[in-house]
Amino acid sequence: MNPTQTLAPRQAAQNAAYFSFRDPFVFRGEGFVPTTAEPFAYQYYDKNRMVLGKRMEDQLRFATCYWHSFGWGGTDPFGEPSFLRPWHGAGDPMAQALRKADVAFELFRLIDSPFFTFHDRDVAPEGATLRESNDNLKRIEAVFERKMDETGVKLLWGTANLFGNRRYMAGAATNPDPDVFAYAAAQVKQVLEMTHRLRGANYVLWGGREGYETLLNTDLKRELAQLGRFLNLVVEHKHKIGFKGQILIEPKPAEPTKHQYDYDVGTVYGFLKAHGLESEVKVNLEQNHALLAGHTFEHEIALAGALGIFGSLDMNRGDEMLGWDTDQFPNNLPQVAMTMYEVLKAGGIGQGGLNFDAKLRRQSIDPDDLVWAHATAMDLCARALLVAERMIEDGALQQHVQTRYQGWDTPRGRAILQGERTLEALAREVETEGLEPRPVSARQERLEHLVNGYF
Ligand code: XUL
Ligand code: CO
Repeated sequence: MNPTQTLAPRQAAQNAAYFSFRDPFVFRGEGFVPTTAEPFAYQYYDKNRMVLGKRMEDQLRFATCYWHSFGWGGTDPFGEPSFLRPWHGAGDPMAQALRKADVAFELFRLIDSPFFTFHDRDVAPEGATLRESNDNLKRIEAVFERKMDETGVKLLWGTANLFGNRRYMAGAATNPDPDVFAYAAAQVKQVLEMTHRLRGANYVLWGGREGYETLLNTDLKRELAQLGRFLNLVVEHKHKIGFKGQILIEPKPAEPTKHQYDYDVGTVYGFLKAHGLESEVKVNLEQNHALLAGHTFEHEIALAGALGIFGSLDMNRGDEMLGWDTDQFPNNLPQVAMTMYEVLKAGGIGQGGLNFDAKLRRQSIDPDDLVWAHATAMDLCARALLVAERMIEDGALQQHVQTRYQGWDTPRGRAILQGERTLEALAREVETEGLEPRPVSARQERLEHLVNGYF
């Protein structure tokens, strides 16, 4: 048999569409009735609809994540891969990476995802040396460039995987060995430059292994100093190459390590302050990470907004019953609506976006499950945005908050905040005026009733 004959059927299978859907999903509105020919249409995601002065697409900036959607095989701590994607089997890893890229862009087209996100090792195989890994990455970069041009899909962020390979088991920047620090720096340089060339809007650093298991073998003070140095190097290089995107840290309190340094927004802000980076670096917040830190997602967004470091969102949720990072697609309207309300209050999504750093459940093994998961989540977020828009436009909640704090607009309130009252002066005022504060209701239940009315 001649070699082209053996190759031909394989090539055909390689080029076949991965999903059963052919046409990209469109917006059909709330009354949409699914048919066999058109099982799905957006009922809320009307990308050109104006929401608070911006196109809906620009308020949301949805992104599909490469890692969990195409890299992850459906493993769990007890089970082997369940998805059996064609590019996960045996074969030439570079050919598999190319097939994966085809399927990824097929999904972006079907769901009309304006952005995507990736780790270096999600998109191209790791080689025997860093140079080999970088060469693989460059080949995929050229493919991305072409596909991005053809489809108009943009890059929300790139990031380097500094946690998967065993060289990083004791940390990347926080490793006791400076050689590992150097290797991580080289890897970040490559991906930051690639992100820049692909006109990425952000660069993310999630400190997957930047933490510790036990203080018995850990010099915490040194490790924090190393992490500060590393982040400064990244920021320096960003300016050197003229990258205009945001540098984002993604807080997470634990998992994979027992204690991670980027615990939550408050911790990250303190760290940035300590290293003079609070105006250089922002945060990428993930719902499940917030929960693991004992916060709501809304709390983390509101705090980041208040501190001026709100950057972007990973929309995957956790499960109230489980204390680990389940990375599920969002599906709870009130929860996501409150999230979107906090995003709008924090000034909007800006250069960030709503990334689905989410995993299918392990039993969702049909290729089309990927399509359903993303499209359903996008429609839910769009619906949540419309609820949040009503909340903002109605203004009743904001009005309540304003009224609650109006005492601070009186001469005494202003004088205190402007530093014009000492403890002694305040004590004198209370005594001479016979001041006795008048408790008022915070009206929580009434406000909850009000919020229910927006859904
Ligand atoms: C891990 C996580 C990562 C980051 C990027 O929990 O969320 O996917 O988003 O490294
Ligand atoms: Co994430």
